[in-house]
Amino acid sequence: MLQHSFNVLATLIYVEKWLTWADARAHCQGLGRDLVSIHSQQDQDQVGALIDSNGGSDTRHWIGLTDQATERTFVWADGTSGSFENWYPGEPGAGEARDCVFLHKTGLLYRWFDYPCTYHARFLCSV
Ligand SMILES: [Ca+2]
Repeated sequence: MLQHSFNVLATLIYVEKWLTWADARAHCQGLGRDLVSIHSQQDQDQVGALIDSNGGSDTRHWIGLTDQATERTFVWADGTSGSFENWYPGEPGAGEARDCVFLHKTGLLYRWFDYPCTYHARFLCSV
């Protein structure tokens, strides 16, 4: 497993494009990065702050979490792992049709939702 950087903000790139999860990941990889992983509330707060500062708080943003390989087993695309979870109550929801995870702000909080990978969303890349 890769070592997770706790200074996620220093490595984050906000991408103002609307792509599928796979295309978003490919875009990050083209920058030598991957879709962002979130392993703590601090990570989550920093990612949320970056979205807010880019005026994206009303939209959805892919993160690197997916259960495409094994249904109900969510893994981070960059190979990092951790126990932190930030699902919206009732998520993850709808099985094999929903294999990729985006952030969406509900009230003041960014939470995780699984959704079809073919949806087009903005996204964040990180090391
Ligand atoms: Ca799924």
